[in-house]
Amino acid sequence: MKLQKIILVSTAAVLAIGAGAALAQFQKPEDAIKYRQSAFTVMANSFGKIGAVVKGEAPYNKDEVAKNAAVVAMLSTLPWQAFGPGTEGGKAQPLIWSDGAKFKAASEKMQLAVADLNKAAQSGDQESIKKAFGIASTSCKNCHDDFKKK
Ligand code: ASC
Repeated sequence: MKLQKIILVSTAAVLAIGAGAALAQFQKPEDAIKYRQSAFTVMANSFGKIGAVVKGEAPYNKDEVAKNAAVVAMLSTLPWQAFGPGTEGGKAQPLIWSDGAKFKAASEKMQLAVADLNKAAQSGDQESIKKAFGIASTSCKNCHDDFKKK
């Protein structure tokens, strides 16, 4: 084989394997939808518990808030792999697939915001927690406005 052809064939093989891996992660689109919704559900539960503390509806307990913030930060990395091609549906707006760059930017903004919230929560500084919670909450809402069906 000529070098150019070898490169072309190898590139095609790598791309095909990559696409196969993305599809193989979930058997059916419904599995991807269930996965991402589950991650968001558990994330929202922990985020809501921190929210109750921030709003003064629940007492502040450093270990509890730190644990919930760590859960949110961890889970914030998971849903995105379940928005692959062919997994349209659920509460996801079509814009996720038609403007992937915008969705990725919004998802990264949220992940950074909850990483900051986690840092604040581990430090135990309540003012920082409050501030970081507000920013994270806005990042949730902004993404929902554009990408989540009402
Ligand atoms: C939550 C939750 C969300 C966000 C969002 C913040 O607790 O379930 O989706 O906070 O309401 O604006």
